[in-house]
Amino acid sequence: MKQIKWMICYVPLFQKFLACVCHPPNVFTTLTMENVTLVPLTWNWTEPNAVSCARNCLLTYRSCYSFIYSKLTRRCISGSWLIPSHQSRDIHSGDLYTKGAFCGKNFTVKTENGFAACLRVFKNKVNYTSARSHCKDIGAELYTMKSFEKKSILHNEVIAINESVWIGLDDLKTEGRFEWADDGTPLDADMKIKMFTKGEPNNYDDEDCVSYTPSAGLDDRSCSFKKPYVCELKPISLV
Ligand SMILES: [Ca+2]
Ligand SMILES: [Ca+2]
Repeated sequence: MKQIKWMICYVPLFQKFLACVCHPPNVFTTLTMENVTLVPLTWNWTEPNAVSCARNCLLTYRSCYSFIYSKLTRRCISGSWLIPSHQSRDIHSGDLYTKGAFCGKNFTVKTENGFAACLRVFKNKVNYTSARSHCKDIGAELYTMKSFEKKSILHNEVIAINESVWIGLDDLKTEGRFEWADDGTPLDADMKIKMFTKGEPNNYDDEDCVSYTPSAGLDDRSCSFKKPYVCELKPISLV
């Protein structure tokens, strides 16, 4: 009987662990790469479905990283766990999640304190509207940073180019009400204070689009300015 390999993935969107189909098939090999050492587990039990198996695997073994689940027998076998001395579960599972099923072609996975993002920096300079539509054309969105971890991820990526980049945040619809470009949710008031550069946003000369500068943070700028930009791919391949 052919068994399907599953793994436990940290899904930043939902901020929790879920069962994911192992795809492409060699995703499992990332478990044994580099400095990760695995201890195989032999216990097994029955579960109604793979998600339930994933949940119980994590509840039973805090470091459970993989498992095999058979729909036919409902047999659930924990695959392996990390030796506790290695890095935390969040960081490694973020890597696993994104190296395999999550991060699309030409996007780079980055993790920070349990958060993961697939992003790609485009160095060609375009206005905000063009940047946004190009991200959409490739199945992505302009980068959003609804957490300080994602701000760190972006910072580490763009510091090398030493220029401000467009991100997915603007007050085009309603002046002063900044919304994330991916789902239209408003920027949290507290984050607005903490993420913008001092004195910004100032709507100087009717600025409605937001850029991020590694040395200074967020600033509202004229949408017609041409800047490099960052696209982000959202999670895929979830159970
Ligand atoms: Ca404005
Ligand atoms: Ca400004």
